[in-house]
Amino acid sequence: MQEILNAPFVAELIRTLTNMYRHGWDERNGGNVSVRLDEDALRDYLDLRAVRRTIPTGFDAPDLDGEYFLITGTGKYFKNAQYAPDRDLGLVRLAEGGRQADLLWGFTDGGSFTSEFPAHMMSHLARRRVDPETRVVMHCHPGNLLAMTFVHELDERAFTRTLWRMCTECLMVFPDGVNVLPWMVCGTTAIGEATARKMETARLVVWAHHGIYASGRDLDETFGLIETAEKAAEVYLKIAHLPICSSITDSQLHEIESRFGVKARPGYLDPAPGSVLPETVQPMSSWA
Ligand code: 2HA
Ligand code: ZN
Repeated sequence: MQEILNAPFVAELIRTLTNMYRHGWDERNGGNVSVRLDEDALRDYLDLRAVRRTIPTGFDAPDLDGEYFLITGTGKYFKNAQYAPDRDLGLVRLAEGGRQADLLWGFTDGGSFTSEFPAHMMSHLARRRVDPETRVVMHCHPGNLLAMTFVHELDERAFTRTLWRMCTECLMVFPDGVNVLPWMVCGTTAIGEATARKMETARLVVWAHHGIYASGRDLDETFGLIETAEKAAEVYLKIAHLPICSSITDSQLHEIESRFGVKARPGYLDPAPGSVLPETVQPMSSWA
């Protein structure tokens, strides 16, 4: 057996959590991250028959039965994960139709997974239906996006359009846009279900007055989604109260679509010059 602390998936998660903390996205015990892992990637590091404890999940998720997740612990501080990873992280395998989590490693102080476990598991399920390669769900509290939910309308199209227009690269990074969940009590199955529904159409879901959820194929991609949206929100807050002299237009965003082969979420940009159909009934293939 090899030392699991040297496994690339543990090392990379620790690096990411440390980075998230340094960005100021995860004050105190704020934020949580889960990574879905293949059994094959784990065999060299763990005896997969040795279950240390079982933890009830509080929900049914038969489609996740047998799946492995490396996940942050409830009440744990991201700033400390690098110093006590086997205490602050855990590796679980879902069992009993998703109603139970078998703990295979971590949470050595008797702890458990994040209080946002339902939102993570349901988001994994929702995103995998869209992209089977989805492996990461990440939640944190970036200050500018959070602040923006107090001063910008929460309409998803309007919110997305504002972010796209703040930095040229936003449309390339999140052409699917940003969905917005109105304020809800966190840590519940209800917010988990609502987040997962929002994840069906976008990889970024803002929780108004709380933070953001993101999903992606790996930690870098998912971190980068949040980083890019947060930068755009920062620019927005710097300029929102100033007279605007120049801005990125929809026609310029269409130029980015053509140049970089990305497609903005249908109906989110004004029609390209020369298009005849109203944008909401345009098939995606006709976007240019
Ligand atoms: O405490 O961020 O939403 C972790 C959280 C809950
Ligand atoms: Zn939170």
